[in-house]
Amino acid sequence: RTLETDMRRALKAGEFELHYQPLVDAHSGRVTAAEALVRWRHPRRGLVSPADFIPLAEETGLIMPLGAWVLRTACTDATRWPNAIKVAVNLSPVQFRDDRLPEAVEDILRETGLPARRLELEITEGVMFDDEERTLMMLSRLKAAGVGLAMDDFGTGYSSLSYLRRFPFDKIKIDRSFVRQLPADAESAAIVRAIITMGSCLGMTTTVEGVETAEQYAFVASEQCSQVQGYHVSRPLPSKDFVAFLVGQK
Ligand code: G
Ligand code: G
Ligand code: MN
Ligand code: NA
Repeated sequence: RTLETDMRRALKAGEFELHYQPLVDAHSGRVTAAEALVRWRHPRRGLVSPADFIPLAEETGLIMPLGAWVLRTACTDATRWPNAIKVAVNLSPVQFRDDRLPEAVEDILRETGLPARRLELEITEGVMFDDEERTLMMLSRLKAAGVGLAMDDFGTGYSSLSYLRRFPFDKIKIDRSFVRQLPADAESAAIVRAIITMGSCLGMTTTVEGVETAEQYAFVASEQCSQVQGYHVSRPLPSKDFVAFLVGQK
């Protein structure tokens, strides 16, 4: 049985689940958002990472029903969270190419009752390779729907700085590859500092990803980034454990 057939079956059987990784405010240390990360609870293989099935889902088109499921589930879960905590959802470039995406997002917000401002869509630099006018139009329609737009994995692709000025992103997520050697490596430190400054000058908030140690946390917080995400705060957690994490921080 191929992985593709198995994925179609799994979607019907309800084998996919979302884990949530907290994003904390760099100053207060409080959780202000969580990123939804899909996992496949396979009956024989155990918990399968998205890195092992998202690429195939993209090739086969299965990313469309899977992506819709992720959005609907994340929005539903977030309606139960306290303090207007936001939920961030990763969008595949394949989903982004569908003109009906903005309406689909609005439908899901209406169905679940989650206020648009509590949903943030994470988009990678990959989408910028598409037609620039079209990308701008899609981002503008999403923005008009009231959702937040985050540029994910910033610094790993080929996106030009002019895109940041031209496209209506609210947030830059600094890729964890720049964080790995912090705080000792002077070049990594300079890059992270520069991206935070640039984001702030362009009116965007910045999230630093992949913060694994107390030293890294102290460094990025002192550099005035807006939010921190990484194993030092918490690993991605099953939905119930995420809610327990929120209760625990009170
Ligand atoms: O959670 P983990 O580190 O295993 O995720 C690996 C990759 O899968 C990351 O690049 C992440 O953005 C991606 N990913 C996780 N969940 C989703 C999802 O719901 N949709 C899409 N398109 N990508 C996801
Ligand atoms: O590509 P994207 O940024 O969406 O991927 C997010 C992925 O990064 C998550 O799947 C998560 O498992 C992983 N991740 C989150 N925090 C850390 C961290 O501190 N260190 C490492 N190595 N990976 C992390
Ligand atoms: Mn992401
Ligand atoms: Na990222």
